[in-house]
Amino acid sequence: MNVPTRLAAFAAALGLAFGGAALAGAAIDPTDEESAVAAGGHGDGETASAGEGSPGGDHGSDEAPAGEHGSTGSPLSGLAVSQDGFTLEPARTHFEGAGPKRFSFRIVDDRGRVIRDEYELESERKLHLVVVRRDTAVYEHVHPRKGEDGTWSVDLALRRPGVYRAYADFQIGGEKRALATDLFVGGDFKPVPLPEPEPVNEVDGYSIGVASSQPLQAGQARTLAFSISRGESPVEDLQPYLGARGHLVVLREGDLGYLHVHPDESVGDNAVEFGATFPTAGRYRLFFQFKTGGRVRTVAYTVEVPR
Ligand SMILES: [Cu+2]
Repeated sequence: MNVPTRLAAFAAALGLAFGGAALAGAAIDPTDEESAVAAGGHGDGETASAGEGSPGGDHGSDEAPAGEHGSTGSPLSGLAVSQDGFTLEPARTHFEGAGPKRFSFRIVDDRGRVIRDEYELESERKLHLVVVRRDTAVYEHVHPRKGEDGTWSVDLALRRPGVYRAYADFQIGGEKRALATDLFVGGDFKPVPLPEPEPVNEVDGYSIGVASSQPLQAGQARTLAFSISRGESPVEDLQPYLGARGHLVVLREGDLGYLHVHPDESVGDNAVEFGATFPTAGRYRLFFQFKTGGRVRTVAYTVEVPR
């Protein structure tokens, strides 16, 4: 969808090396556009301070020493429905039909008590719900409402059949957490192969390039810069939403492990940067969201990380 000259222009404009020439884009399922419009961002700028001096310190205080345990400091979460004393309890996980699907769930602690008031604001919200079809072809990022009994509810579009991963992203005790469950939408499931890496993507007339500060490498911290242009010009109407300039979710191919990323607010008008450490070699799917003209727009990329 993009000519090489444009790619070169992006690389030159950014003055950055593409990470192993392995970043790629593809537009997100347009049928889920309206849920993307309703979506918001998670800046997670407080991650570094997680766990220290927090009232909920009894949770997650016995972190695994290393690896992908999902505690703060670990690169991946979203692999478990129950972790560090917290459990995601969905009301239902099986859905049929083309209409909106009401998804309700609650988070309980290790004594079975429903979490009601302990949620801490994270990017202006107390809980973010990210739902991705397991082939990564469909993405929704929404903000459920919490009832007085602690039950969260939201209408998901999920118009296309398949198996989805639903991540509840929240913070308690100063620590970011992502618990996840599978959701099933009955029907004729047509899985989509993961798109090939390509460093520029387009949505709604915008071109969004992604580049890495240095070639990507497993286990090494990198800065990913997204630069947004319209026509030949850098975009000037990038709007903050939920306290951030953009939002990024990164999932690992194969298990859809959920990577913690850290937005960097201090970049140019048309660029958004994130710090990320890809824990292992392999392919990842990036979902980048930004807001212009009052609408949240979503693009996705495939990234290949060498050893
Ligand atoms: Cu959110």
